[in-house]
Amino acid sequence: MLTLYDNPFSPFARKVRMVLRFKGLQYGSVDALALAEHDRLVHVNPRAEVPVLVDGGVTVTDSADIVSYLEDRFPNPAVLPIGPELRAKARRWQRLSDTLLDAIIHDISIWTWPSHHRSDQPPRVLLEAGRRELHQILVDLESSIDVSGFVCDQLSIADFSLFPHVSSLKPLAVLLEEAAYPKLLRWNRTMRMQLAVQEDLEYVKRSAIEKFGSGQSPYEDEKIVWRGDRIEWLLAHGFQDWFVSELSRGRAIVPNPVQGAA
Ligand SMILES: N[C@@H](CCC(=O)N[C@@H](CS)C(=O)NCC(=O)O)C(=O)O
Repeated sequence: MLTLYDNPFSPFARKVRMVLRFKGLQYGSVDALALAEHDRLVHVNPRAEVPVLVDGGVTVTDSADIVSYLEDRFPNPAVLPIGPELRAKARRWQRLSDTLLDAIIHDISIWTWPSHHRSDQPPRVLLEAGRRELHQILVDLESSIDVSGFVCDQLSIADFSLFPHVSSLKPLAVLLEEAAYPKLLRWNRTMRMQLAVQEDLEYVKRSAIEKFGSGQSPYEDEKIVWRGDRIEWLLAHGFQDWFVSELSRGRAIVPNPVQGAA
């Protein structure tokens, strides 16, 4: 029995869920970012991050490691393309999604999270820098989509990693114009037709109603966990003073650096 320490809205958990569904695997899900599940999550991952996969006696943390584990254990259908060149391309897009893309979107979106009620405004320069860099990545992505309509010749881990981030651009006012991003818009429509993607989008929508519909969130609504890449992006843009003030006000925390082990 596979158990996923999950969260409906985490882009990393969404990627893993789509891979599980694409491979036709049944699994149990625990919404491990709910405050009531915190102790259970720390037990399997001292960093208190989702996703975590438990497969009998094996515990795997980090979404890219979980995808590799699933690919080794359940090779068909594969999420890594065939051939070293395409596999390197797929891994690059997964890494870029998990690091830079996630960092920018996280850092400029905390004011729009339904679990948080912030009375302050995002630093304007932060939003501008984020939107500008997102467009740079999207231009690169536009030219990376090949004749298949996917990033690596067939539906692969590159597409599953990118999709949760691309689907969260609209609320951040990062709009994809047909003239600038024709291939990316077609890719987005194709992705939304994939069964694994459709099922996950429905799950996210259902969960939003279930978790926030009552007006009471089951999640932490004050403190934000800032890990490596997200802090790096802030520091690279000169927001160290803002970050230190968030730390001193108790609104920013960093994860326990101890890694969970397989
Ligand atoms: N590198 C990790 C990053 C996982 C991560 O940052 N997860 C976030 C959710 S998107 C988390 O669990 N944060 C803890 C929290 O918000 O309490 C992965 O790929 O799985």
